[in-house]
Amino acid sequence: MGRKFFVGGNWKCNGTGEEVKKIVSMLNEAEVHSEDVVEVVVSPPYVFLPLVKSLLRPDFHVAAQNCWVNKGGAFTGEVSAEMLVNLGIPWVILGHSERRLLLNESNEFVGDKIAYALSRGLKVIACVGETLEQRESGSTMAVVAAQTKAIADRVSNWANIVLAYEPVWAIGTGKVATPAQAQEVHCELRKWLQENAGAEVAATTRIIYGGSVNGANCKELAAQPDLDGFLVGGASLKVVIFRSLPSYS
Ligand code: G2H
Repeated sequence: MGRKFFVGGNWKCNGTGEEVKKIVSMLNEAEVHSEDVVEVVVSPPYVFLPLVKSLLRPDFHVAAQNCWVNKGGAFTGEVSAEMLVNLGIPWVILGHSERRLLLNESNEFVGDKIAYALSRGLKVIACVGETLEQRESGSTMAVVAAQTKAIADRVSNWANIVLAYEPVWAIGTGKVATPAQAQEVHCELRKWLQENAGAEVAATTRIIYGGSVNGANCKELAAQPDLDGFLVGGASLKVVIFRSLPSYS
């Protein structure tokens, strides 16, 4: 069976209650040809998760943008995987570069978080990606392989993981990776999975791209053979992306 195209909207730390309701109502009106063809998941800030979940159409799903590495307790400001499960939130984004870089989340810490979230029954959008400096020094594949290895070392079942390749230099910069650049890394990541997690994992794991995706560039990116969807930031706040995707036309 083919890999179902996946579109995630990462709203990051944006929005008021009113703005969030507006985006949800646009999403609810968007014409989707078939739930069998594309899976849509939106990720509002924690505080809006119950609101978005209650208003969002049933064929679209909700993700948190992070969760704690273990069971909850005396961890001020954190939200546990158990709490997300309790709220009926099926997905969580982990390892986003904004957290890796700004909050110093290491590969190992992200791997631990992913393993724990999966063990609680959450599905995970696991992000990897290199900085501009790493790309320019020729270490892109070594960086994303090390980030992916930290997941593979802790997880044997990849069924509930979507791997998001997000080059840091393309995030929120308007400087999107070319389709060839994205395809090259996605193809290498699939090879890495094949060699280190097995043929079945490589064939079935969705590898999505994130970094300045918008309505104008998504069609060409989506046509790449190893690109199975998107994690969209800025443009997901405008919803135009959903109207431009091949699966919707
Ligand atoms: C990458 C992406 C969403 P943007 O962070 O995860 O954001 O599309 O704004 O670059």
